[in-house]
Amino acid sequence: MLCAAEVSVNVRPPCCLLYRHLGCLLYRHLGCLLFRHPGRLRFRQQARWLSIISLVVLATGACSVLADGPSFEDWRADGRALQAETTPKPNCLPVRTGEIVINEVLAKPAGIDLDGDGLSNNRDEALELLFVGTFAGHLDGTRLVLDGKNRGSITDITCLHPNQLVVVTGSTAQALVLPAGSRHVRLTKPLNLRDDGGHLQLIGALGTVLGQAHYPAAQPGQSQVRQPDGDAFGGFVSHLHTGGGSHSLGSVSMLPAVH
Ligand SMILES: [Ca+2]
Ligand SMILES: [Ca+2]
Repeated sequence: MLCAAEVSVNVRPPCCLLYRHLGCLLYRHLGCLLFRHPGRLRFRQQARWLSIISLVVLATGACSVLADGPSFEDWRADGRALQAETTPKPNCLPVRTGEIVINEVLAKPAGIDLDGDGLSNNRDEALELLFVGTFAGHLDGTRLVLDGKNRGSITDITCLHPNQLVVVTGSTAQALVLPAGSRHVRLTKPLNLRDDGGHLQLIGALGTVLGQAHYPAAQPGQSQVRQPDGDAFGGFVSHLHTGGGSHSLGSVSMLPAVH
């Protein structure tokens, strides 16, 4: 039997008949309760939409559970997803304390266009580093500190071989053309070396000082280089005094002395 409320809200009789013949007593009683109050028709429609949405959410959740989870290799023990695992890593150990000689400093280019962009300015400032380690090492994560202030870091996983030279420029320098075997790396910041001299430190990724130097006031248009060339204990002299031109970034006149 159709309840009066069903008729009053124009619900089609076959629908109610179907519900009853299915024996769904709960729906029948609840439905009739709602139908007796036409004002609750909106609630009935909302309940129907809520049911549909719930089914969709449950189905989506089930698919997520049943789908393949992340592989074990994608996660650290603490649960962090490990995007870093996909980034290249050095195939050698970090450079250690004493294995880097800050060998040459070009603080005031004044006519030297080191990066070949047609201009001579502070973008042409550079340092020459000599790696004197016995085994290969890398400078990735090494910071340059000038008079106690961070001047940027090196992001380069290349493994240096013993006696290899690295020319360091600021982030704004163009690519350098260097002697064979020498490597050019850029800092993450412009270099901007002080013309009146300063104290340089290379701080490794582990926080240790890899090498350091105090360079005196720069002479315009020439670098300053260790004397003897490549010697971590040698003082700096203006490059023209060595008879080797205005600079020799990327090359040394002799292998470092053994101490
Ligand atoms: Ca230039
Ligand atoms: Ca040099």
